Amino acid sequence: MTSTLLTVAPTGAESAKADVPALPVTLDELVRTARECEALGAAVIHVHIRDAEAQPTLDPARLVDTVTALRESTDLIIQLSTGGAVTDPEADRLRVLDADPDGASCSMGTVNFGSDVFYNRWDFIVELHTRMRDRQIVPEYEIFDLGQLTSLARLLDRHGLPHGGHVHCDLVMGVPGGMPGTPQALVAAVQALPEGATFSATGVGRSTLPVLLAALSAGGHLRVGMEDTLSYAPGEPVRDNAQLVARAAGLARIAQRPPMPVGDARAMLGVTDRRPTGRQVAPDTGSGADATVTRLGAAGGRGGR
Ligand code: KMH
Ligand code: ZN
Repeated sequence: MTSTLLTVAPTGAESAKADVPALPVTLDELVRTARECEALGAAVIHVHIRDAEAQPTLDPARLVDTVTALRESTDLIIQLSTGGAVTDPEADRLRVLDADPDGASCSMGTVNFGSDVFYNRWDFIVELHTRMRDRQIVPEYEIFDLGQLTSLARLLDRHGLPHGGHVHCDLVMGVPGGMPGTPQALVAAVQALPEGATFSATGVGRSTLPVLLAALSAGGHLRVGMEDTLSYAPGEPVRDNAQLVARAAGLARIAQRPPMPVGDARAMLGVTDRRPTGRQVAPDTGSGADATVTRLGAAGGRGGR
């Protein structure tokens, strides 16, 4: 049976703790969230951190402490955000890699972000992609709009495959300024993925469920969490990240593609194991390979392009 990679994005950089009390912003809250979500089937955690005032930060020491704490407390694949907040300078975003995460996001283009602009210059993208490979960090290419997949093809063509040899994208849909969170947009994006790539999808706000269901039916993987979704249903605020992971895991099971074990996720994404020796476990080779979904929805291997 094929399986579904579940990523949790618990915090983000856009919501204020004062407005969303359930948002995990301290290290303790983040670790507790990570453990709960792992128990429910998440294999990857996409991490944004906050400072002592709960404001978004890319502080290097805090990032190191966060990676260390998550690695000691869970087996999750730790993916740090290099996107940060829209105001973060490029140098700070590149320095995120110094915290030695398993993976990191690599956004594939500039996009309007509500009334802000999320800047991702071509030269910055190339630098991020190259530094990640040099440091054996697996990228997740964040795709906010269709043309960014053309940029990804250009990046791989000119600068080669990432560390691990496998290309994994996350379609971030429904951002005001990016592609809409619709099945039609998802299908268009899936058709434009590089050959052999896998994809996750996340729909922001009201597009959460349509994107989740479309991604499952198109053979994709899922990202959920309070970075993207604050309402569980109309008029019903999300209780916590675990609630969103539990819903995604349940729908994945209904689709007969249950949550992917973390060992299989590590194998699929080509993650270098940085866990302390005692925590390292061999992947369950029974379901990892056939969980890879090509852009046409057929089964495929890890080869990338
Ligand atoms: N907070 C957004 C401006 C990423 O994590 O790499 C960017 C973002 C993407 O969330
Ligand atoms: Zn993010």
